[in-house]
Amino acid sequence: MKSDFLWGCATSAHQVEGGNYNNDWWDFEQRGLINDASSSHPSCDHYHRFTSDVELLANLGCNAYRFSVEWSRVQPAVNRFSVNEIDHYHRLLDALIGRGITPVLTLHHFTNPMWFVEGGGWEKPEAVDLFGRYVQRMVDEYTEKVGWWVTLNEPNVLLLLGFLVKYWPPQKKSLASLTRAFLNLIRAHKLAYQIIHGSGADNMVSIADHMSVIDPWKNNGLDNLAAWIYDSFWNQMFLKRIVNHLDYIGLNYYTRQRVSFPFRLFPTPGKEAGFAQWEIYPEGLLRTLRRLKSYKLPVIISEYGMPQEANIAPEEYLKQGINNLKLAMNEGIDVRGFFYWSLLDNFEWREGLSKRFGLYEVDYETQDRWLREVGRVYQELIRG
Ligand code: IFM
Repeated sequence: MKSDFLWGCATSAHQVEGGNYNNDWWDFEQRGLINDASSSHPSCDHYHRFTSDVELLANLGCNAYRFSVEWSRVQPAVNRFSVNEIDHYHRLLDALIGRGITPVLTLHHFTNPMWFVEGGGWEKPEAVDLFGRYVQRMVDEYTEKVGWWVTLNEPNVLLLLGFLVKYWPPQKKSLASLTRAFLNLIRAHKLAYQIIHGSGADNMVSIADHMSVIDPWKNNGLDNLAAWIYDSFWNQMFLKRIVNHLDYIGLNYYTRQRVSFPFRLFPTPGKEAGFAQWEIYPEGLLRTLRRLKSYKLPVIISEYGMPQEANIAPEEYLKQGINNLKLAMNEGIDVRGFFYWSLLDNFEWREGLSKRFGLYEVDYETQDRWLREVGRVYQELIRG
């Protein structure tokens, strides 16, 4: 690995900070919709403990950290930015930079301010300009400290779960809504890309794209067709439309999905299924990286990880992932960084606190953090 390879961990504001009372996920939680009835407050209280959490990153040997700004904190009302909250992220950035840790800043990681949602959310044409105003302010504030930007985290996941299957806010099941949100998210990314580049030439901008390997369930014509259609939607629809507005590709890789006609998804028999029926398929990382080669852009693996209760030890999944990453780099694929999901156990959206993805275990009562075996293994892998 080159010495400037980014070895990092990823988190997102709502999942780790606690106290985000002004967004659509808090609203969703208040309506009793979290499967295990747990709360995103205080989660791991990263908002107050970021200084010691930066030490945890340093202890792992990480030289990078991917985190998100909580839009509803820094812009609590449509016409108001909060200087205090903006300063909070300045302090986080200063702590990282002071420890030699490169920040990767995500602007949108699933949550939306309530004022944005009440105005119609991602379906409204105004959404793009509203997002642009937020992005402009973030760029004005943080551009001196941040060189790596992620505009949107996993727009395909947001679209599928939020607009097609009613599992996440805004709980829509409508192709018309999905299409409107999709087109606006594309425009929002492109606008954010232009704004960030307006502030300096050296910025690296992407989305964090959730990609899976999609294979047919059986090798017959109909399953192949279903897999092809699903792959076009899941892996390609967004990326292909923004390819001229990317400086790198942020890849969130977790699993393979096998598809049978008409659109049923399965894990592979004989392979242990992990979290939420995720197949344990670390070799899919290599397959996905090979696919990305045609884009001729550098890649950052912006997320990779497994929760504790999956049918594979996360440390094993991590080792196999890094092997596949090395194979890809030996083939000449330009990967510039790897971010483990996640630094700490945190609030796993609708699954709540009971899904634990952390390199550090969090005791939510005492807020103690304990390095897990997977954290120790990551430390060793980073040391090389
Ligand atoms: O926790 C999520 C994260 O917010 C986005 N990518 C997948 C992770 C694990 O499900």
